[in-house]
Amino acid sequence: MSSSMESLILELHEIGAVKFGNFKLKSGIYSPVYIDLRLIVSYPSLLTQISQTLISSLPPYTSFDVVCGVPYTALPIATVVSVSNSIPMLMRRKEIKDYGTSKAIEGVFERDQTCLIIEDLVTSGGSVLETAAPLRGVGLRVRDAVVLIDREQGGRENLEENGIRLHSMIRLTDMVRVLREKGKIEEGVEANLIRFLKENRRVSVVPSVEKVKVKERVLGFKERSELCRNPMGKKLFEVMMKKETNLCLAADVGTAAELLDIADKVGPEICMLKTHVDILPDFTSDFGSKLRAIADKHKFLIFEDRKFADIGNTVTMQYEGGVFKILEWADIINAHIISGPGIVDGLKLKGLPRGKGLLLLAEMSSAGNLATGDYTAAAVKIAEAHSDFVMGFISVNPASWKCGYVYPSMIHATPGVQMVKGGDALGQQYNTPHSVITERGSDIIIVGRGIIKAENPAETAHEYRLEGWKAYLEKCAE
Ligand code: 5BU
Repeated sequence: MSSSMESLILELHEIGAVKFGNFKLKSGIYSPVYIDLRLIVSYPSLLTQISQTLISSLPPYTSFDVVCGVPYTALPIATVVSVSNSIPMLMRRKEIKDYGTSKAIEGVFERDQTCLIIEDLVTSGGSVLETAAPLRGVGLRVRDAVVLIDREQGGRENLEENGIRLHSMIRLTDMVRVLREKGKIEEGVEANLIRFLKENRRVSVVPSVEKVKVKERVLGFKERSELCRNPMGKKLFEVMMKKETNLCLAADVGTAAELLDIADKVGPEICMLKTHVDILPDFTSDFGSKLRAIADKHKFLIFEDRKFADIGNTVTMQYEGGVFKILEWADIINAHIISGPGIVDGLKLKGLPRGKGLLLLAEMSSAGNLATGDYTAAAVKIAEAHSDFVMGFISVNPASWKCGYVYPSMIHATPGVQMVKGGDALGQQYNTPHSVITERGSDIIIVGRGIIKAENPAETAHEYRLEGWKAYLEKCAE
């Protein structure tokens, strides 16, 4: 360790930024060391020294266009880095207000620019991820984070898993060693800390989901697929881009034989085929493998519109077992949230190890349905907490959601779509592909009778596909 780093450590100890004792941390665990770097704003020369060393300690391969400090303690550090190196800075808002022009990210930037995150102290890396999420949500690249002190409790590994390299100036064990060598602490204190670190090697984090204000720039499917944590969501984005289609066929035909037939004919036009397997009188156990062969041939995903609604334990059995064995052949399923988040835990238990994805029913298309307002908001909260398995929503008008956010990694699929606005005799309500994608903020149009009742379903599907994709391109160009 260089002598300047040693003197920095001694100075931090001197001003009381490092304390030894028994302290309760944010995570609830007790720690023998407490580090409070908020104090450094009172020591301008120390703040300058920290900011300069942070940048000079970065390996030469790190390149970036802008810097962003993790609020709040790292904000002055980032400001000094920005000013003294003439690197533009961005600011992340901790809360996005529902009024005014406030955005998640303040400052001027271009999509695809690279942002370096600056942090004072890393434990699990959770705060860095909370700042990376909205930066990535507006199209910035985040590859590196630099931190003054690494508590060595899993932050490096957690960030690595999320595509961020952590560069630390001081590791906690080095800091404590220097303080012991310089006679500032007893040997026992160092031993105690090493024991603590061994026992608390990895503090886990649930990465937060990217969210940006509805009115902020709309990302394309390519950028959104990179943000997606659920493997099936990623795959769906990729299928949509490759095939240039955001059309899902609701294959509500009379028999399994008819379903397989229409799947083969319409397959080239769609990104996803939606089934209601319980309406097929001729269902046999080889239905799944036959549909899978057609899906592989035409490269679309299979979505069983099962609308699970029971408690977690029951849905695990409904998903995996019974006659239909949905888990074996469906890529994507959906669920109501009426029973609470346990339903997602249950489905995730079976689905996530097999790389499947879940769409939560946040809204419905039928007249008078109750999935509105607070119910929709509750679905969003549950999705946020399970972004590894929840790949998106069944929604009807996400652009109007009260929360005012969009989640670029989450896919919106909308039923109730026909070429002309209207409805059926049993409460279904239709909007046009253009309005669903551009005005209502959805990504995928789900079309049933508009295609299957047409004289030539394949030709009609082609028309829906062109309409849906044109609307998507229009939205991207806005
Ligand atoms: P249609 O023929 O395009 O009306 O078929 C719509 C399909 O979407 C049908 O399979 C419904 O079960 C499904 N659906 C819906 O219409 N509305 C909803 O809110 C949900 C699913 Br969720």
